[in-house]
Amino acid sequence: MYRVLEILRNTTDYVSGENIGKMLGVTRASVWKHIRQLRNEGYQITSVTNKGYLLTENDILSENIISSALTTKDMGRNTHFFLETDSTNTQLKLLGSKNAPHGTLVIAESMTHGRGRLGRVWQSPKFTGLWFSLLLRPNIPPQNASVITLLAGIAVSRGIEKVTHVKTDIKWPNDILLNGKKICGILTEMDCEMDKTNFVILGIGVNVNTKIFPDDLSDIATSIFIETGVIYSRLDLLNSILNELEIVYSKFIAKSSGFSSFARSYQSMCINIGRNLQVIGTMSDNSFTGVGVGITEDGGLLVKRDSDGCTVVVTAGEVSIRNT
Ligand code: BT5
Repeated sequence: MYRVLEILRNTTDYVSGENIGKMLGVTRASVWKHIRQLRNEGYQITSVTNKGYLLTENDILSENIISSALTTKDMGRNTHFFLETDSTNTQLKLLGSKNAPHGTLVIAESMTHGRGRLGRVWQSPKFTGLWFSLLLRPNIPPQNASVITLLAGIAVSRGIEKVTHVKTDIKWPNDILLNGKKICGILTEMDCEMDKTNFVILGIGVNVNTKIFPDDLSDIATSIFIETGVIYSRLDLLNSILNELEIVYSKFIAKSSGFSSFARSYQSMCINIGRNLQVIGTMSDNSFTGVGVGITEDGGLLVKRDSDGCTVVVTAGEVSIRNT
């Protein structure tokens, strides 16, 4: 069935059932059966007598389409597209250990085991969003690589704004929010030795045209479509986000100042500042409430603790915003 889909994805004109059958070595009846299955899965395929079939979705993702649309220098120059895979981060990790080049992109129409942090699940239904991972090979010590999540937050937010003119907020460290709900999550993973970063996997999920979320997410998640009423091209958004990433990342690598030159921009986009927060540390004894007051030069979140008025730096753990 997916071989039929691949043929339709890679043509801009009608293809007859007979030609598809010849290409795949199957009968016209079998082509028709596959077309019906694809339609049941939600693909919009028009059929015209004597002409054949045409995929009429205007937001198709495929390796060829992505490669010819991208205007980046490195990011996504080497692209692997999956209609469905377990997790783009998992697939890219395999490619990373086989010497795939910096900027390699793995992108999927849907994931069966999309991952969030700490073993949480990332929901990634097909046609609705951008689920992708980028391979980065920064020549920096592993302890300096964790701010890549924060840099990605800046790039995603700017990339979305360039296409949609919508301003998003960053919730430290890895969420992008629109009108207070999550439209994007970032999962950064690393392969490193004591003092050497072999590669970084930057996984980004953006809810673009999602129309409805399951009950367990509807209070906390949203999409660009839900908030704006506009269906956006995922390809334009991907291109914009990758271009912004390229700019931010190359500045980060070129400057020896690490995150410090980004701290002010990040702070101005960060929704935690001036808000009442609940910090849940990695140990049970370092959970507390306080007010977000700033971002440090290393990308830590400064929180003024309610219990004693001391300002502390949070570098890991969960931070939620309290509505009190
Ligand atoms: C994240 O984790 O937000 C990181 C998500 C990274 C997803 C990308 S997609 C491409 C790449 N390949 C992968 O397998 N993953 C990456 P965390 O902060 O732990 O948030 C996870 C929580 O977000 C879940 O427990 C849900 O509450 C919520 N969630 C799940 N799916 C969501 C969605 N589509 N939109 C908004 N929230 C969602």
